[in-house]
Amino acid sequence: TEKKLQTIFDQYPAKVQKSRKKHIIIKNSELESQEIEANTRTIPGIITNRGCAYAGCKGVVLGPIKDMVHIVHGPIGCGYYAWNTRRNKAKSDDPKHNFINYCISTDMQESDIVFGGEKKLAKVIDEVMEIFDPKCITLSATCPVGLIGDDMGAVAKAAEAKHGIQVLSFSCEGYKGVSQSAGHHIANNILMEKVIGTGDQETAPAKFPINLLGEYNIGGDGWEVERILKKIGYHIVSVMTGDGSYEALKNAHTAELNLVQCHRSINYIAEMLETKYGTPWLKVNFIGIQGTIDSLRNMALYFDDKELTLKTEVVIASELARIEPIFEQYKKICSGKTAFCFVGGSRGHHFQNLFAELGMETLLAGYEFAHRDDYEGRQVIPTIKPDADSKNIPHYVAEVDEKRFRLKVSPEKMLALKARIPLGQYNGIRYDMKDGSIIVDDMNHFETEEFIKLLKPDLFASGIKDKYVIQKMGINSKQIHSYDYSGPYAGFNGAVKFAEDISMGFASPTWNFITPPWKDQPLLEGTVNEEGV
Ligand code: CFM
Ligand code: HCA
Repeated sequence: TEKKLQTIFDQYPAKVQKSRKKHIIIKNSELESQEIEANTRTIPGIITNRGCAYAGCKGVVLGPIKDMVHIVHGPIGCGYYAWNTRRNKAKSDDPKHNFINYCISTDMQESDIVFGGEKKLAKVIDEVMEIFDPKCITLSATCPVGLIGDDMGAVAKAAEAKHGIQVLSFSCEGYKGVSQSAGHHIANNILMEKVIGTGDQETAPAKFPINLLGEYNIGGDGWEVERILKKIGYHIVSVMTGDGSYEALKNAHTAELNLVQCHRSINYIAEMLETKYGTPWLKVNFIGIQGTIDSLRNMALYFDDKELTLKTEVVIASELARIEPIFEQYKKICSGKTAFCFVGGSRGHHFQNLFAELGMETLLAGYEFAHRDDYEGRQVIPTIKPDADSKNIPHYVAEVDEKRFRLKVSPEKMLALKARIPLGQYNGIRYDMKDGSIIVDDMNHFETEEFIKLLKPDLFASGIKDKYVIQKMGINSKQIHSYDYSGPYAGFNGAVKFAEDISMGFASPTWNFITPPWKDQPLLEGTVNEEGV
């Protein structure tokens, strides 16, 4: 593999080669550690799949909260881009306060860029109050807002005084970081500082109260997870942030355990909840049948309640009896096939379970914008050197809430539990991949094509930006971001749905009408020199 990899690197100019080599590793379990460079700038001119800080803040973390109105301060394109494309679903008992289908933007024009957009923003807030009457408004900044120096914080403060509701201002200008990841952090900080824990409930109204963090209800994933958890007897205090609500977030401090599905986007809140309220977090993965079962059993171990443990097993058995015969049918179609799994920040790892259960091998995987700990495990965090880009993001640290802090588990029990279940712990992608498989950080479009030609996978799981290139190369492509208009893919029902969808892809007669380019065309050959001419 190393030699083949070199054939790809050889096509790069020397400087680019040097940089990209640090972002790609071949899994080798004989080595105790394998460092990968991550969360650094994409080389200008390279076609990346990454998004921006605004996408991570407004699009990912804030957007799914249904009863807040999210105002995008900027030119219309940024707002339009984030208009329902992520498929974070939401239902509400109070349809008048479900704003999920709206896209609200200040639609900045040239004159606003020249003379400032603060007045226009204040006017949009007034209009939003008149039309929607929400309990909370968020303001998200796009690149030009920071460049011209609009003071969104001041506008938010004045609007709070005028309208008597919370108006949260997020300085998530696209350029604030090297990717979406910066935006996650910015959103986490402010939600923690200003919303979470401001509710007046002291304790949860039912037994086994939990928060589900890093679950955004894409294609209904969160609803499937909630279905299973409720069946077992858990009380879900809040989901962050899929189908999430302002009120639920405010009382999130009442949970006894925080589950973390997507660690990348929300580990900051998880850590802060532990510091502030003494609530531990458990890494879960509800993608894949075994992943779901393991997560449920780990939760039962944490709560250590006889009845709950029993009910967990009863639910697992009944769900399995129902889905296994269907799943087995699809397994026949998928078994023996190979896959690439390249997604944003955690699904590149999470979905590999599901591939393995279908008898498929993951040859290559990676993330667009993950950090080194997502590849190498949380133990490397202290060794990650901050750079100018990461220092750019305010590092908010929560303090102990003297009134509400309560250790949920004794230190001795915590130690014993930590030896058995991933409490406050997350093993990186590297641990779950086979020797010889390739791990790529911020894979670009050139590499996408080259790796396809090299390894010819049967399935390429990724996003919209490369989907059609892959498909035109004759490879079955599956969007793991938006789920190609399908879903859910989480939990027991999700595993079956996913198996059905990719089996359909494999069985489609379409492939007979496509000849991959390497089969009948001479490949364009050439080299690029340092000057790029
Ligand atoms: Fe977490 Fe996500 Fe992901 Fe993500 Fe995203 Fe997403 Fe993703 Mo697209 S929060 S890191 S910033 S699991 S939007 S729901 S699919 S890149 S792998
Ligand atoms: C984003 C959102 C995205 C994009 C999906 C894709 C999503 O990065 O802003 O590239 O296919 O999941 O919707 O990650």
